Amino acid sequence: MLASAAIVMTVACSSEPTDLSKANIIPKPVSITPAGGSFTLTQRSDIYVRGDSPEILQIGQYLADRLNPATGFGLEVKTTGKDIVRGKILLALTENDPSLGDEGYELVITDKSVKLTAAKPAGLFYGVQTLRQLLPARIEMDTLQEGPWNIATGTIRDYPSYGYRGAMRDVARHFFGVDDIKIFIDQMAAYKMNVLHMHLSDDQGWRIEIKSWPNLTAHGGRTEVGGGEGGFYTQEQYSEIVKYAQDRFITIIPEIDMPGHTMAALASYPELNAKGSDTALYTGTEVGFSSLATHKEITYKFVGDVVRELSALTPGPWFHIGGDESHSTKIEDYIPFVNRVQDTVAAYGKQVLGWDEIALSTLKPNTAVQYWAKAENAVKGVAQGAKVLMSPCKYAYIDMKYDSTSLFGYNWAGYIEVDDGYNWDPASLVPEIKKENIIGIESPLWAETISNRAEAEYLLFPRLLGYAEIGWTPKELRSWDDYKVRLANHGERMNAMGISFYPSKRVEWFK
Ligand code: NGO
Repeated sequence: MLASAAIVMTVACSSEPTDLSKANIIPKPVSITPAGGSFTLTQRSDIYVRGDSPEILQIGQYLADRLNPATGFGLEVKTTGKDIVRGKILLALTENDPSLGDEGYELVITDKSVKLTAAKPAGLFYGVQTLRQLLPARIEMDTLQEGPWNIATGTIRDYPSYGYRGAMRDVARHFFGVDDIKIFIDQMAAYKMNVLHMHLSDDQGWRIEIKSWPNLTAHGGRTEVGGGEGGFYTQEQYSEIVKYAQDRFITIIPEIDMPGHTMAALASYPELNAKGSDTALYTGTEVGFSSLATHKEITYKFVGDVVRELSALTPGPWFHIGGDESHSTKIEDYIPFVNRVQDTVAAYGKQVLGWDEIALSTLKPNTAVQYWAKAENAVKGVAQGAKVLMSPCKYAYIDMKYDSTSLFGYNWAGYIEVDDGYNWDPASLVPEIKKENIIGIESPLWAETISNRAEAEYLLFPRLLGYAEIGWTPKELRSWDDYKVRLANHGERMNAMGISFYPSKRVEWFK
């Protein structure tokens, strides 16, 4: 008895992982077939790319950049025509495996080589994320670490449940600069998320340069909640974010919230007010008091210019028009406004996304509704044939506190502990909203209570990993008991990635 317990202990503590099924991968892959051996990454394990498309070379380089700082190996990216390269990592596109879809991949690890294949570059990128997680957590450090760098052998075949796996950053209530957003994009990419929705305007600030309406940022970008100095992205900076995200297979969706949540615009251009004018900037946290003048033609000139300039900078298919909490717009004004703005967005070649209230209007065929508060609105959208993006506030609002002791966040939708955020299924939450009606899930980080990266990360992590898993992993493979062990192991990895996460008591973190 004692002897066998000792053996189990040795195996568990061994630095050589040999059971691929025990790998702590988040999001959990669709299938893992362990082979019982181990591959060792060495100085000679250069990264080979089959073919010479710049996109795949770039993914190879991305992998090298992730592995080189901690290993010190100086791995290089090389091209090859071969199918297997002994002792090395091979990345290749394959036409023979269409079942992997646009984002799936297959990772075959033997004691001699690592082979990653996918039908599309996005799949290779996600396979690379899995490979990172198969290595010891210290691979994420940016300083030289001790080896060995062993990976358990076997095969992983993997692809996502939903095509839209998103997060939202509110940069209007408190401004977050380009560097903060880039770090967040890297964090999202590590968990195979692919959409970043940017809430670029609200009562407290206008955060994107619009050349034809310069006062939006000159005046409307000058402050934020609490009266801090605010800020905005120039068009060049916005494009830099778009490109950085694109290189990581993340689509940026810009949101200009309207007709409510517009005090910063109204203060910058008094002619957009229904009556009177107020140029005072707002630094409080109330909602629902502002509205663009829906009866004035100048409003539609304004909306047209903003949609045109921002659409031209945005390669992704979506433009988010907000539409939430327009409590000071009469419903008989709100409906024609939303109808007309949908046409404007279509005229500039984009598809409309909007908060669930927009379903009160007549939706264009490819408009999607973001369910956050009222299921009945989302259901109205479905009845009109619209797809739904799932962000139910009780489960997916990442700005909610974990519990009453949380340092930041709100609790108007309830407390969302790490297990509450994980334990729900987008396709069975509202009976009328079925999987085929859903484009995916998104967790919004509203920023009234947070003003810097560490505060944002406290709310985002570790919950974001759970939302990433809900978006990627099939429902049948998701269970809190299994997830919480993988998450516990990610504590060390998040530390190595420099993420300040909230160490929830519901998880037994491994120190
Ligand atoms: C609501 C509101 C936002 C707030 C957020 C705070 C929506 C769609 N509108 O969500 O303006 O910032 O709650 O949790």
